[in-house]
Amino acid sequence: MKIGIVCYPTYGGSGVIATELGLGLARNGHEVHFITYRRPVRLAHFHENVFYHEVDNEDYPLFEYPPYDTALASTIVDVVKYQNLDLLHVHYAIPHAAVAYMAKKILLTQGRYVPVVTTLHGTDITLVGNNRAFAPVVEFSINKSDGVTAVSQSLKNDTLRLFKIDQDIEVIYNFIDFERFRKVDKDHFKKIIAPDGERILAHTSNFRKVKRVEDVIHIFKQVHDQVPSKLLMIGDGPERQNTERLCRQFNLCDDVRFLGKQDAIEELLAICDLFIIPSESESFGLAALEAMACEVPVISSNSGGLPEVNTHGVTGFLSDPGDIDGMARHAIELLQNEQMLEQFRKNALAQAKRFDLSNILPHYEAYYQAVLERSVVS
Ligand code: GMT
Repeated sequence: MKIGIVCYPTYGGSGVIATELGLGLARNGHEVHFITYRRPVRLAHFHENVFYHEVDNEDYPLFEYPPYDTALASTIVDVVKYQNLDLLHVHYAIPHAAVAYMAKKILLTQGRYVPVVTTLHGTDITLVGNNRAFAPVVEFSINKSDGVTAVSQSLKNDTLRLFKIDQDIEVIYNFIDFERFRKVDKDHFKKIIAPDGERILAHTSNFRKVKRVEDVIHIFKQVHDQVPSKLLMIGDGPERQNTERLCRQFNLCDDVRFLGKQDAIEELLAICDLFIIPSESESFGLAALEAMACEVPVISSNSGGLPEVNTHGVTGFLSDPGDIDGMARHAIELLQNEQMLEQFRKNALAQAKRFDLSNILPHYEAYYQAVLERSVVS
């Protein structure tokens, strides 16, 4: 198949999943064309069967906001036409699903039909998409897609609750590429971060409000009071300054390291004992899955799709969003019990294996095939 993938090229989970999916499809012999405004973060090297088309969004003095949607639609039209694509897969509804619809309509005027699959990732439904500035367009473009997938059952339920959707949504879970994400020996690294054998905790996110990043520091404060420990804060975003301020207030700066955006997250996770993700809302929690693939148990909230990934009392613990004391209590319990921690590490890896790319990729391939067959019939 010749597949076009439209996504955000940034560190966010939707861009990561779109890129890893494209690379997996290319390894299976499909021809994959990424269409985005910058080279996706995880598309670092040359790959057979992979092509990258950059959207040229020209600035012009008249534009206060350069019209990216228009530039993207035009690029999609060109790529579908000249690369002869069979199917377009867009990740994150805003604006990609609406732009794909426009491109599809333009192509139809030229006698060319291309089916569009939209994958819903989370905030495109639960936060931003639900905002009345976007909602009518989101609802319309989901309904006009030829196929719609959601990354968890919880996100599917949210979509059906928040919008009037008149077509099926297929749940295809996020996945992990075990070729890349597995525990590697980084002991030399551990000695630098935790020279006296302290426990290492980690949090990864885009530091937005929805992630409740300050809760991570509150939880760590309680852990640190009882267990010699260090905290790695990986990523960057609007809440970073508040979070750093809180560390200063708690006098924790020597034991909390803000590492900013990192490419080789698996190398950092390899030295960690516990991962914390206390989000207010989380459609799946790819960051938690990545931690589990590196044998790191997870202390999480029970919001959204997190319970579909992290199993309470098996791979980690879940609490209500905002329940800092509960999350800290669970973290301390686990970190002080070597035997339990070891068992949870194994459980985390076993659970992560269920989301192995090689298990999930065939679902996408079968879904594309079904959409293509439906499109021929209709
Ligand atoms: O978490 C973010 O804010 C980024 C966002 C994205 O679209 O890049 O992540 C969403 O998609 C990920 C991949 O499907 C999911 O694993 C995340 O749970 C989801 N984030 C939220 O729902 C907040």
